[in-house]
Amino acid sequence: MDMFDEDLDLRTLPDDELVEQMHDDLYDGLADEIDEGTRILLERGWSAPEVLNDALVEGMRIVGIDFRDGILFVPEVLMAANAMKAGMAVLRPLLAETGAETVGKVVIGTVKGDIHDIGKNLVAMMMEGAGFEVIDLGINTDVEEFIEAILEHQPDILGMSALLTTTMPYMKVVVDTLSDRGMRDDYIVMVGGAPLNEEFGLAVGADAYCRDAAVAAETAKDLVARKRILMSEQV
Ligand code: B1M
Repeated sequence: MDMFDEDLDLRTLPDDELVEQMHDDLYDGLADEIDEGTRILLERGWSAPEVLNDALVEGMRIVGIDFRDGILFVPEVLMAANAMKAGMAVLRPLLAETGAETVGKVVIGTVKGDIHDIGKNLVAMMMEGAGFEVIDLGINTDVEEFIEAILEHQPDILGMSALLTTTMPYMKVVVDTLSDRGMRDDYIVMVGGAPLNEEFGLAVGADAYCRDAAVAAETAKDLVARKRILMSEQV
Protein backbone atom coordinates (compact mmCIF):
# COMPACT_ATOMS: atom_id res chain seq x y z
CA MET A 1 0.00 0.00 0.00
CA ASP A 2 1.47 3.42 -0.91
CA MET A 3 0.80 6.82 0.60
CA PHE A 4 -1.82 7.59 -1.99
CA ASP A 5 -3.80 4.50 -1.00
CA GLU A 6 -3.69 5.43 2.67
CA ASP A 7 -5.38 8.73 1.91
CA LEU A 8 -7.84 7.25 -0.53
CA ASP A 9 -11.37 8.52 0.01
CA LEU A 10 -13.63 5.69 -1.12
CA ARG A 11 -16.49 8.13 -1.68
CA THR A 12 -14.63 9.86 -4.51
CA LEU A 13 -14.49 6.65 -6.58
CA PRO A 14 -17.06 5.84 -9.25
CA ASP A 15 -18.88 2.54 -8.69
CA ASP A 16 -16.66 0.31 -10.84
CA GLU A 17 -13.44 1.63 -9.28
CA LEU A 18 -14.92 1.36 -5.81
CA VAL A 19 -15.80 -2.29 -6.42
CA GLU A 20 -12.26 -2.97 -7.66
CA GLN A 21 -10.85 -1.17 -4.63
CA MET A 22 -13.05 -3.35 -2.42
CA HIS A 23 -11.62 -6.47 -4.06
CA ASP A 24 -8.13 -5.14 -3.17
CA ASP A 25 -9.22 -4.24 0.36
CA LEU A 26 -10.73 -7.67 0.88
CA TYR A 27 -7.49 -9.19 -0.39
CA ASP A 28 -5.60 -7.04 2.12
CA GLY A 29 -8.01 -7.95 4.93
CA LEU A 30 -9.11 -4.36 5.59
CA ALA A 31 -12.37 -4.80 7.49
CA ASP A 32 -13.08 -1.09 8.11
CA GLU A 33 -12.70 -0.28 4.42
CA ILE A 34 -14.99 -3.15 3.45
CA ASP A 35 -17.58 -1.96 5.95
CA GLU A 36 -17.37 1.55 4.49
CA GLY A 37 -17.41 0.44 0.84
CA THR A 38 -20.44 -1.74 1.48
CA ARG A 39 -22.32 1.19 3.02
CA ILE A 40 -21.38 3.52 0.16
CA LEU A 41 -22.66 1.10 -2.50
CA LEU A 42 -25.93 0.69 -0.59
CA GLU A 43 -26.28 4.49 -0.30
CA ARG A 44 -25.78 4.68 -4.06
CA GLY A 45 -28.79 2.45 -4.59
CA TRP A 46 -27.14 -0.95 -5.02
CA SER A 47 -29.24 -3.84 -3.72
CA ALA A 48 -27.83 -6.03 -0.94
CA PRO A 49 -27.46 -9.10 -3.25
CA GLU A 50 -25.62 -6.95 -5.83
CA VAL A 51 -23.12 -5.70 -3.25
CA LEU A 52 -22.76 -9.22 -1.89
CA ASN A 53 -22.07 -10.85 -5.23
CA ASP A 54 -20.11 -8.18 -7.13
CA ALA A 55 -18.03 -6.73 -4.32
CA LEU A 56 -17.71 -9.38 -1.61
CA VAL A 57 -18.13 -12.85 -3.13
CA GLU A 58 -16.13 -11.89 -6.23
CA GLY A 59 -13.36 -10.48 -3.99
CA MET A 60 -13.29 -13.72 -2.03
CA ARG A 61 -13.10 -15.69 -5.27
CA ILE A 62 -9.89 -13.83 -6.14
CA VAL A 63 -8.51 -14.53 -2.65
CA GLY A 64 -9.35 -18.22 -3.17
CA ILE A 65 -7.34 -18.39 -6.40
CA ASP A 66 -4.20 -16.96 -4.79
CA PHE A 67 -4.71 -19.18 -1.73
CA ARG A 68 -4.84 -22.22 -4.01
CA ASP A 69 -1.72 -21.09 -5.84
CA GLY A 70 0.28 -20.58 -2.66
CA ILE A 71 0.46 -16.79 -3.00
CA LEU A 72 -1.70 -16.18 0.06
CA PHE A 73 -1.51 -18.21 3.29
CA VAL A 74 -3.93 -19.04 6.09
CA PRO A 75 -3.32 -15.90 8.24
CA GLU A 76 -3.93 -13.62 5.24
CA VAL A 77 -7.02 -15.54 4.19
CA LEU A 78 -8.33 -15.33 7.74
CA MET A 79 -7.94 -11.55 7.56
CA ALA A 80 -9.79 -11.54 4.24
CA ALA A 81 -12.55 -13.67 5.77
CA ASN A 82 -12.75 -11.23 8.65
CA ALA A 83 -13.12 -8.32 6.21
CA MET A 84 -15.79 -10.24 4.28
CA LYS A 85 -17.69 -10.76 7.52
CA ALA A 86 -17.57 -7.01 8.21
CA GLY A 87 -19.35 -6.44 4.89
CA MET A 88 -21.80 -9.25 5.57
CA ALA A 89 -22.65 -7.72 8.95
CA VAL A 90 -23.78 -4.54 7.14
CA LEU A 91 -25.83 -6.57 4.66
CA ARG A 92 -27.29 -8.99 7.18
CA PRO A 93 -30.37 -6.98 8.22
CA LEU A 94 -31.15 -6.33 4.55
CA LEU A 95 -30.70 -9.92 3.40
CA ALA A 96 -32.62 -11.24 6.39
CA GLU A 97 -35.37 -8.62 6.07
CA THR A 98 -38.72 -10.29 5.73
CA GLY A 99 -42.29 -9.25 6.03
CA ALA A 100 -43.44 -12.85 5.72
CA GLU A 101 -44.46 -14.94 8.70
CA THR A 102 -42.25 -17.91 9.57
CA VAL A 103 -42.45 -20.48 6.81
CA GLY A 104 -40.48 -23.17 8.59
CA LYS A 105 -37.46 -24.05 10.67
CA VAL A 106 -33.92 -24.91 9.62
CA VAL A 107 -31.05 -26.43 11.59
CA ILE A 108 -27.79 -25.72 9.79
CA GLY A 109 -24.10 -26.32 10.40
CA THR A 110 -20.71 -26.81 8.79
CA VAL A 111 -19.75 -30.47 9.13
CA LYS A 112 -17.13 -32.03 11.38
CA GLY A 113 -13.53 -31.21 10.55
CA ASP A 114 -14.47 -28.09 8.61
CA ILE A 115 -14.21 -24.54 9.91
CA HIS A 116 -15.33 -22.62 6.80
CA ASP A 117 -18.44 -20.67 7.73
CA ILE A 118 -18.84 -17.72 5.36
CA GLY A 119 -21.01 -19.59 2.84
CA LYS A 120 -23.01 -21.29 5.57
CA ASN A 121 -23.63 -17.93 7.25
CA LEU A 122 -24.85 -16.50 3.95
CA VAL A 123 -27.22 -19.41 3.47
CA ALA A 124 -28.53 -18.86 7.01
CA MET A 125 -29.07 -15.14 6.28
CA MET A 126 -30.88 -15.76 3.00
CA MET A 127 -33.06 -18.41 4.60
CA GLU A 128 -33.99 -15.95 7.33
CA GLY A 129 -34.79 -13.52 4.56
CA ALA A 130 -37.08 -16.13 3.02
CA GLY A 131 -38.98 -16.39 6.32
CA PHE A 132 -37.29 -19.35 8.02
CA GLU A 133 -36.30 -19.56 11.65
CA VAL A 134 -32.66 -20.65 11.52
CA ILE A 135 -30.81 -22.51 14.25
CA ASP A 136 -27.13 -22.23 13.38
CA LEU A 137 -24.89 -24.85 14.99
CA GLY A 138 -21.72 -23.16 13.71
CA ILE A 139 -18.65 -25.00 12.43
CA ASN A 140 -17.12 -28.45 13.01
CA THR A 141 -20.48 -30.01 13.80
CA ASP A 142 -20.54 -33.74 14.45
CA VAL A 143 -23.41 -36.11 13.90
CA GLU A 144 -24.49 -36.18 17.55
CA GLU A 145 -24.68 -32.39 17.64
CA PHE A 146 -26.83 -32.40 14.50
CA ILE A 147 -29.13 -35.06 15.91
CA GLU A 148 -29.41 -33.43 19.33
CA ALA A 149 -30.37 -30.15 17.67
CA ILE A 150 -32.98 -31.65 15.36
CA LEU A 151 -34.55 -33.58 18.23
CA GLU A 152 -34.67 -30.41 20.29
CA HIS A 153 -35.88 -28.01 17.59
CA GLN A 154 -37.85 -30.34 15.28
CA PRO A 155 -36.94 -28.38 12.12
CA ASP A 156 -38.36 -28.94 8.64
CA ILE A 157 -34.87 -28.86 7.18
CA LEU A 158 -31.42 -30.07 8.13
CA GLY A 159 -28.77 -28.10 6.20
CA MET A 160 -25.11 -29.05 5.98
CA SER A 161 -22.21 -27.13 4.50
CA ALA A 162 -18.71 -28.38 3.59
CA LEU A 163 -15.86 -26.62 1.79
CA LEU A 164 -13.25 -29.36 1.79
CA THR A 165 -13.11 -32.52 -0.28
CA THR A 166 -11.94 -34.24 2.91
CA THR A 167 -14.99 -33.18 4.96
CA MET A 168 -17.81 -33.47 2.41
CA PRO A 169 -18.10 -37.29 2.85
CA TYR A 170 -19.12 -36.63 6.46
CA MET A 171 -22.51 -35.54 5.16
CA LYS A 172 -23.17 -39.16 4.32
CA VAL A 173 -22.30 -40.18 7.88
CA VAL A 174 -24.99 -37.80 9.13
CA VAL A 175 -27.62 -38.95 6.60
CA ASP A 176 -26.83 -42.64 7.25
CA THR A 177 -27.09 -42.13 11.01
CA LEU A 178 -30.48 -40.48 10.55
CA SER A 179 -31.57 -43.50 8.49
CA ASP A 180 -30.21 -45.98 11.06
CA ARG A 181 -32.23 -44.25 13.76
CA GLY A 182 -35.40 -44.22 11.65
CA MET A 183 -35.41 -40.40 11.46
CA ARG A 184 -34.36 -39.76 7.87
CA ASP A 185 -37.83 -39.32 6.41
CA ASP A 186 -38.88 -36.83 9.07
CA TYR A 187 -36.62 -34.09 7.70
CA ILE A 188 -35.65 -32.47 4.43
CA VAL A 189 -31.86 -32.66 4.04
CA MET A 190 -30.10 -29.93 2.05
CA VAL A 191 -26.39 -29.76 1.32
CA GLY A 192 -24.03 -27.26 -0.26
CA GLY A 193 -20.48 -25.93 -0.45
CA ALA A 194 -18.01 -25.13 -3.22
CA PRO A 195 -16.65 -28.66 -3.88
CA LEU A 196 -20.11 -30.32 -4.00
CA ASN A 197 -22.36 -30.92 -6.97
CA GLU A 198 -25.76 -32.34 -7.77
CA GLU A 199 -24.42 -35.87 -8.18
CA PHE A 200 -22.70 -35.77 -4.80
CA GLY A 201 -25.89 -34.53 -3.17
CA LEU A 202 -27.74 -37.53 -4.56
CA ALA A 203 -24.95 -39.91 -3.56
CA VAL A 204 -25.06 -38.85 0.10
CA GLY A 205 -28.83 -39.19 0.14
CA ALA A 206 -29.71 -35.50 0.45
CA ASP A 207 -33.02 -34.14 -0.87
CA ALA A 208 -31.29 -31.21 -2.50
CA TYR A 209 -27.88 -29.82 -3.38
CA CYS A 210 -27.82 -26.03 -3.82
CA ARG A 211 -25.04 -24.14 -5.54
CA ASP A 212 -25.54 -20.83 -3.74
CA ALA A 213 -27.41 -19.14 -0.93
CA ALA A 214 -30.15 -17.66 -3.10
CA VAL A 215 -30.90 -21.06 -4.65
CA ALA A 216 -30.82 -22.60 -1.16
CA ALA A 217 -33.48 -20.18 0.12
CA GLU A 218 -35.72 -20.76 -2.91
CA THR A 219 -35.29 -24.54 -2.75
CA ALA A 220 -36.01 -24.56 0.97
CA LYS A 221 -39.31 -22.73 0.40
CA ASP A 222 -40.29 -25.12 -2.43
CA LEU A 223 -39.44 -28.28 -0.52
CA VAL A 224 -41.25 -27.18 2.63
CA ALA A 225 -44.33 -26.20 0.61
CA ARG A 226 -44.27 -29.63 -1.08
CA LYS A 227 -43.88 -31.38 2.28
CA ARG A 228 -46.85 -29.47 3.69
CA ILE A 229 -49.02 -30.49 0.72
CA LEU A 230 -47.99 -34.14 1.09
CA MET A 231 -48.75 -34.05 4.81
CA SER A 232 -52.16 -32.45 4.27
CA GLU A 233 -53.00 -35.16 1.69
CA GLN A 234 -52.13 -37.87 4.23
CA VAL A 235 -54.59 -36.61 6.88
CO1 B1M B 1 -9.95 -22.72 3.09
N1 B1M B 1 -9.91 -23.87 1.52
N2 B1M B 1 -8.78 -23.96 4.03
N3 B1M B 1 -9.91 -21.38 4.48
N4 B1M B 1 -10.74 -21.52 1.89
C1 B1M B 1 -10.77 -23.49 0.40
C2 B1M B 1 -12.14 -24.13 0.54
C3 B1M B 1 -9.95 -24.04 -0.86
C4 B1M B 1 -10.82 -24.38 -2.07
C5 B1M B 1 -8.86 -23.00 -1.20
C6 B1M B 1 -8.05 -23.39 -2.41
O1 B1M B 1 -7.18 -24.23 -2.31
N5 B1M B 1 -8.32 -22.79 -3.53
C7 B1M B 1 -9.25 -25.28 -0.24
C8 B1M B 1 -10.03 -26.60 -0.33
C9 B1M B 1 -9.44 -27.56 -1.32
C10 B1M B 1 -10.20 -28.83 -1.35
O2 B1M B 1 -10.69 -29.37 -0.39
N6 B1M B 1 -10.32 -29.32 -2.55
C11 B1M B 1 -9.07 -24.83 1.20
C12 B1M B 1 -8.13 -25.39 2.10
C13 B1M B 1 -7.18 -26.43 1.52
C14 B1M B 1 -8.05 -25.00 3.45
C15 B1M B 1 -7.10 -25.56 4.54
C16 B1M B 1 -6.92 -27.09 4.54
C17 B1M B 1 -5.76 -24.81 4.36
C18 B1M B 1 -4.66 -25.24 5.29
O3 B1M B 1 -4.79 -25.23 6.48
N7 B1M B 1 -3.57 -25.64 4.67
C19 B1M B 1 -7.77 -25.05 5.84
C20 B1M B 1 -8.80 -26.07 6.38
C21 B1M B 1 -9.38 -25.66 7.70
C22 B1M B 1 -10.56 -26.55 8.08
O4 B1M B 1 -11.68 -26.28 7.71
N8 B1M B 1 -10.28 -27.62 8.81
C23 B1M B 1 -8.46 -23.84 5.35
C24 B1M B 1 -8.71 -22.71 6.13
C25 B1M B 1 -9.33 -21.56 5.69
C26 B1M B 1 -9.47 -20.30 6.54
C27 B1M B 1 -9.71 -20.59 8.02
C28 B1M B 1 -8.17 -19.51 6.40
C29 B1M B 1 -10.62 -19.53 5.81
C30 B1M B 1 -12.03 -19.80 6.38
C31 B1M B 1 -12.53 -18.68 7.25
C32 B1M B 1 -14.01 -18.81 7.51
O5 B1M B 1 -14.78 -19.39 6.78
N9 B1M B 1 -14.40 -18.21 8.61
C33 B1M B 1 -10.57 -20.17 4.41
C34 B1M B 1 -11.17 -19.59 3.25
C35 B1M B 1 -11.78 -18.22 3.43
C36 B1M B 1 -11.21 -20.26 2.01
C37 B1M B 1 -11.68 -19.72 0.63
C38 B1M B 1 -10.57 -18.80 0.15
C39 B1M B 1 -12.99 -18.99 0.57
C40 B1M B 1 -14.20 -19.75 1.09
C41 B1M B 1 -15.37 -18.80 1.15
O6 B1M B 1 -15.66 -18.24 2.19
N10 B1M B 1 -15.98 -18.52 -0.02
C42 B1M B 1 -11.79 -21.07 -0.19
C43 B1M B 1 -11.55 -20.89 -1.69
C44 B1M B 1 -12.86 -20.85 -2.47
O7 B1M B 1 -13.84 -21.47 -2.12
N11 B1M B 1 -12.81 -20.16 -3.56
C45 B1M B 1 -10.99 -22.02 0.60
C46 B1M B 1 -17.05 -17.53 -0.15
C47 B1M B 1 -18.41 -18.18 0.16
C48 B1M B 1 -19.51 -17.14 -0.04
O8 B1M B 1 -18.62 -19.24 -0.76
O9 B1M B 1 -18.33 -21.02 1.00
O10 B1M B 1 -18.60 -21.65 -1.44
P1 B1M B 1 -18.92 -20.75 -0.31
O11 B1M B 1 -20.51 -20.79 -0.10
C49 B1M B 1 -21.44 -20.59 -1.13
C50 B1M B 1 -21.87 -21.90 -1.83
O12 B1M B 1 -20.91 -22.91 -1.79
C51 B1M B 1 -23.16 -22.26 -1.18
O13 B1M B 1 -23.73 -20.99 -0.86
C52 B1M B 1 -22.69 -20.10 -0.44
C53 B1M B 1 -23.09 -18.67 -0.76
O14 B1M B 1 -23.56 -18.49 -2.05
N12 B1M B 1 -23.21 -23.05 0.05
C54 B1M B 1 -24.34 -23.74 0.38
C55 B1M B 1 -22.32 -23.22 1.05
N13 B1M B 1 -22.84 -23.99 2.01
C56 B1M B 1 -24.09 -24.32 1.63
C57 B1M B 1 -25.09 -25.09 2.26
C58 B1M B 1 -26.32 -25.25 1.61
C59 B1M B 1 -26.55 -24.68 0.35
C60 B1M B 1 -25.58 -23.90 -0.27
O15 B1M B 1 -27.33 -25.97 2.11
C61 B1M B 1 -27.35 -26.30 3.46
